[in-house]
Amino acid sequence: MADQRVLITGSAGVVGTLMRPRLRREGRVLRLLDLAPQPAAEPGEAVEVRTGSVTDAEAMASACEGVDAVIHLGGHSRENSWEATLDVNIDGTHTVLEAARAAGVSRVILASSNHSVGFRRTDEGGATGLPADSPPRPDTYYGVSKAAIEALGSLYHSRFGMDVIVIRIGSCFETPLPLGPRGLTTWLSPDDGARLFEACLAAPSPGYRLIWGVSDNTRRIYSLTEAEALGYKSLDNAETYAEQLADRPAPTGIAAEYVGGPFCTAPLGEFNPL
Ligand code: 15L
Repeated sequence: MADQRVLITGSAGVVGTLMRPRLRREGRVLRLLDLAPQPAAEPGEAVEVRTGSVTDAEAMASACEGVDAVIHLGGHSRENSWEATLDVNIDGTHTVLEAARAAGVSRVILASSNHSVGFRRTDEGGATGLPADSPPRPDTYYGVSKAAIEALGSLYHSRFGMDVIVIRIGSCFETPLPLGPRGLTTWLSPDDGARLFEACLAAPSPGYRLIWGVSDNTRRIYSLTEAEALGYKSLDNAETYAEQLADRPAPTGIAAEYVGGPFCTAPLGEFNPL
């Protein structure tokens, strides 16, 4: 049987770098596309390293050739100017979906964010957490771009029958520590992230799905029901880091009241290192 070939866009970014070693599998080739430099393949590592932008239709057409699934992580991962957000996140995702469609790729996994619903209240979901298909309430231009790609994914499923799974990622870092106490709520551990992508790659005929990307954190405010229906099982919990964060100030005011935390009050359209 031919190897499964999975294209990862934005593979040199934070999430892409964490996923590269974790999504290696016997019988799978990872095609890694990014504008930024990436380490070459290690001996025996089944990866194809490509340099290119998600906004470049030709590069995307070539990157999608012979691919079984796309994990689209590429784009700005923070607030930025409207022009840059529109170009890279929205137009870029359209370019990725269009290239995937033209190449006959049947499954695309899109990285959305909690910021597409950043202005939903943190207590809105009650005990089970905010449903994964809650309508958008973006907190930034960045959040608007994520709401737009959720809609683009829905369109490409409805028009072309592609399986499109959109993950509203909380915060995926090695540990929740850099995020402070909010990370105890939003953290998606890298290992859980890999488990989630594996579930998205393996689920039989998922159609269009919107799911949360989060670990089963004690302080979780997002629902896991929808991701679990796809076969995801979280094995991590940010609470194991709680003691290390005990002396860091907890969010207050708007940052505590809304899902997007500090993004809700950061200046619109300005690069934001949060
Ligand atoms: C995001 O969408 C960002 O990509 C990530 O860098 C984190 O800042 C995360 O949101 C968050 O909400 O913490």
